[in-house]
Amino acid sequence: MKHLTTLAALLAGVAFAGSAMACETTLRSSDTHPDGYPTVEAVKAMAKEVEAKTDGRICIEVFPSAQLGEEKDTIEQTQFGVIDMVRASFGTFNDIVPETQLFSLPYLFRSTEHMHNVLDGPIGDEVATAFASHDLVALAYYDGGSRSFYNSKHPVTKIEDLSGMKFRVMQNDVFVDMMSALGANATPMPYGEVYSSIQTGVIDGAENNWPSYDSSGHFEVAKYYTLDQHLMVPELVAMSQKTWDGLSAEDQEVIKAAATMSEAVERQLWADQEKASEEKVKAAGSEIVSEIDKAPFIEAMKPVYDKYVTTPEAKDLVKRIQETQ
Ligand code: GTR
Repeated sequence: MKHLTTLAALLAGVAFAGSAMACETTLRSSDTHPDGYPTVEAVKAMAKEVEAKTDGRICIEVFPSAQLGEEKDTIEQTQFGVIDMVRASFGTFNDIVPETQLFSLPYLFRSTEHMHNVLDGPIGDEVATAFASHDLVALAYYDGGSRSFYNSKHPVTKIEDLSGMKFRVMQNDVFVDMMSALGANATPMPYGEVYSSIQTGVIDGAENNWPSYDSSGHFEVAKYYTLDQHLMVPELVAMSQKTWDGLSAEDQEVIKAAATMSEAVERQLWADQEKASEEKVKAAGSEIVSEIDKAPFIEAMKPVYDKYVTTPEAKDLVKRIQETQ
């Protein structure tokens, strides 16, 4: 029986490899992260599923490590249909799809579970719909943990320690205002420029989750990491509306189902990677400030909420998010 199973698997593998070579359509998918990173591996799992379900007709080729460009550029290329798919943070989508902006408010999500309950429910469906008017189709929500500050200068144990320091943020207005609210200076720039900018002293630090702090190598040049967890930003897999419109209804179904399946894959990989990265950077000598009073940080964000949560619709959305259990 064991032999049979192995033989069957082998044959399936051969058949699969044979048909995979006959991809009728190859979709190019971009990610800023390297091979092995949870988001990259999850889109690869999605690709495998799509190939299997379409008998190898539709292939998805994942280009990691920003090979197709920095995140903001790749989102724009996806809008134009130059790239078929992109996996990126909501933070980078903010200025392109303004409906995502409120999801980037500091301390909006209380926990990963809270974020899942919001995104996997009606609010997640609503924001997904918003992408359609920007030539994008939202396919899957991935975890991105919580983001914290790190720098090359000194440990940060309270807001005052950030005063006057220069931190890289993603290219969006909310994060620039977030830094001003904390008395620090924001330098928006693409992810790929952060390492050398810290190394050469152009900026003092940045902010990100454990896996990115690790895989980007930022821990090598900015060893003071403070677990203030000011942001929990959803990550998204999106497809170009142009590409989507060129697919049959059946193939769209297959892709949607595979994307949903990949959410579970990513969330599991994410949880494992968070722990592994935390251990790795600690072993490499990062100094972690984990005992921190977050109350003043949360309080300091009030002006950011006042600036962005102004219309009745925005107020209602934020309230509904906060009230989601
Ligand atoms: C990572 C995120 C990326 C990118 C990056 C950044 O955590 O997964 O999509 O947005 O942060 O800071 O630019």
